[in-house]
Amino acid sequence: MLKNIYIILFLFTNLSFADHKHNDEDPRADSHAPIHIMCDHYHKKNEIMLSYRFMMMGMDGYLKGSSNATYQNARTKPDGSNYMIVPLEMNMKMHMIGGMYAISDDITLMLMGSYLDNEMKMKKHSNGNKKTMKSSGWGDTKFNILKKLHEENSMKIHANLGLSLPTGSISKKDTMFSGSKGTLGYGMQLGSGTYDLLGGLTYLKKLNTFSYGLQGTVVKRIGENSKDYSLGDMYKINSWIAKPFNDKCSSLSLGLEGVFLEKIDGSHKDITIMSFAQDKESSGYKRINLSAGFNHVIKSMNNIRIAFEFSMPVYNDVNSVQLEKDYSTILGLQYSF
Ligand SMILES: [Cu+2]
Repeated sequence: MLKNIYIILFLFTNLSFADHKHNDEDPRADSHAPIHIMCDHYHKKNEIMLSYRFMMMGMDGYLKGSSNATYQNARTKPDGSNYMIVPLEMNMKMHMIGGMYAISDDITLMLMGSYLDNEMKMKKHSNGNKKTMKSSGWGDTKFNILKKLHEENSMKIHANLGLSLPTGSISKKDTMFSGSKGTLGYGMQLGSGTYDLLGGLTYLKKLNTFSYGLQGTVVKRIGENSKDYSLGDMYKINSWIAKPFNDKCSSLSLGLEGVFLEKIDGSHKDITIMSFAQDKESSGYKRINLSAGFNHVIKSMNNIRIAFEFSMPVYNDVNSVQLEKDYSTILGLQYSF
């Protein structure tokens, strides 16, 4: 992973030597959406943008439906019998590396890869032993085409259509309480295992003193993966408002995101259900996240962009019982030339 960061840093530091005309005529900080939102902007012909994002997410405690749940709830299967293992908490770290290239003023291509580090702490109920299971590696690779639909002075509308390639593993294993290797739960796997169709529509309005945007996106799984299941389709609506300041080189934003993730279809053929983390019944949710973000453009460094965002659920309704998402933070760097 470090190697990739070095490559990115190398590109960032060395490309400034290249004799190029800088095309980013609008270095206003809020001309990019809050950093967790993908496919939020397109570029002018021949512009290239490289980006790096680092996300951390923590889960702790339990939810059953939309209510807080107890350890006992977390041990209970939908049929009333008990799981032998109970998840205690989960932490996820994700590095995302992206590239954008505008083949025309109307069409921008985008490629994004990710590297994940997952940890889940589990407890064996019968003897109280605890164990942290881990998985890490490359996630799925997403390719998108962004098409400008409408642009006037203050308003922009564009669509994106894409494909997610199943480069992330769905057969990650770790040592179980028995001492032998076993397949980890759905949330610890790195990819979907299926080709996923991506689609979205983004509306941006930029006024003199503030800006706002609205984006709807869909992830539709195509068929079933090699382990006989498919993750649920995902629907998202993002809305945000941003206020520039500091000569418009900085902006603060507030965002609301609605996410609807459907339940897993089929079930992983190598998984033995020891806890709800391995049970497809405990997958899928409806969630609303509230976020606060900061974007900054460093004019003295060729308009390199730095952004940060903090997000937490304000509404959560999960299928069966699941770990409760506490927060996520995301840090991003973007450089275009
Ligand atoms: Cu870009």
